[in-house]
Amino acid sequence: MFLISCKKMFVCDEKFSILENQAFVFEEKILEFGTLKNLQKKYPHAKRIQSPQNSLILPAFINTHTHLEFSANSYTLHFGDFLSWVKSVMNSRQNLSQKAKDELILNTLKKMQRTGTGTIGEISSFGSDFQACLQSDMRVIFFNEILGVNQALNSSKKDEFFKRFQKSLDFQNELFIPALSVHSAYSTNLELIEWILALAQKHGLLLSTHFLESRAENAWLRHGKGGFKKWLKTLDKNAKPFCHPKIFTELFKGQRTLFTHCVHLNEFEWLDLKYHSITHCAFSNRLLSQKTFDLKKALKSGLNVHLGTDGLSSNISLSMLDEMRTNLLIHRDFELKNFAKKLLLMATFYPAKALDLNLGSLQTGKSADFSVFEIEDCDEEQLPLQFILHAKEVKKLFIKGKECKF
Ligand code: MCF
Ligand code: FE
Repeated sequence: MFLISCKKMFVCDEKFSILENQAFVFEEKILEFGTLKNLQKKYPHAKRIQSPQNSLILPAFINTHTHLEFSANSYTLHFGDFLSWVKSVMNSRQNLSQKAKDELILNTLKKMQRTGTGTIGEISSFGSDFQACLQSDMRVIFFNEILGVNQALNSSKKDEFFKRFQKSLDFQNELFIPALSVHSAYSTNLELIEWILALAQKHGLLLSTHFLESRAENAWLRHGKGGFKKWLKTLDKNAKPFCHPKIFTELFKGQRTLFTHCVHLNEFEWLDLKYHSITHCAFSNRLLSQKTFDLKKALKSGLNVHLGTDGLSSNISLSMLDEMRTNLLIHRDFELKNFAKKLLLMATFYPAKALDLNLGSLQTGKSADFSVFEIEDCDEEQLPLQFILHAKEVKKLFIKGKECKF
């Protein structure tokens, strides 16, 4: 049993409470809050964890969308236009994934922990991230991804996929949670989509999908036109969109799904408030999407919107703090101080809800996933914003009550 105290605490509850001079007792879960004095009296055997004098404790960040297999990318993939990016991925993905060996992925995960992240939603395209994710002390939702346009190859795709998927099921534990991903509506044929959805239903697993990310995808799915048409016709001269985007969302009815990007989605009512959420990747959208996600409208719709960095395939950092700073700059239609609080919830409380995990806010009974940062004296009203602006690395990070070593 452990005891920790702090000067300030971001509880990350719905109303963004900030507590002062608080302490709590924890094992794998948070057991009780109170003043240091009272808790020391009540739990004399709890081991005291030292924290800096000017410390801030908050829930560990949850980055709902990463692609660790692309962690070796810098200078290789092409940005500015989605189709050029896809073509550069096709040309380099084998090479990039070969370079992203276990050691590189483990170092990348450590680096993420140093910036306060305790849980990730990892999109696994090939399965070459499996070993590192399993080995690391990061909490990982491991989204086994499928894609494939050519129906003639479905049976071999399914065979290859099933092996990776089964392996992830075999190793399931509280820090390694298997899940499923349909890459997108343009890259995955209906038979594969329905197969994956049935698997998710059968095993009660989370789903993730890329949705309406680029202008090209939007033109193709809605009108069967644009750059995608030219490109897909070179693969199959009769190529047609597999389904309209509205139909695509209906396929996921009643299944807990994270829809990533949604930059070209105006019809938020297509998504189900209870089961569906949106992963917003602002930096990635700036590089690939040619349009800014309408965050204001999305939040007004009542949908759960949370933050992801995407992979180093379309970002320069996997730090949620960097991603929050990007959001501060990109979304200029928000009042700054309140927006900072919202962004912190979009990195903690909201993604925990989307992933149905018992963490993301500091409350009795929640998993002890939290970080300790050192801050400077600051007007309380300014604190969430100033924290996002200045914070770089944690002093300590705990996942399931266990301190991560750096
Ligand atoms: O989220 C970004 C952009 N949108 C789509 N896919 C990916 C992203 N980063 C990596 N990817 C992967 C994806 O999982 O790249 C491949 C897939 O395996 C793209 S195939 C068009
Ligand atoms: Fe992605």
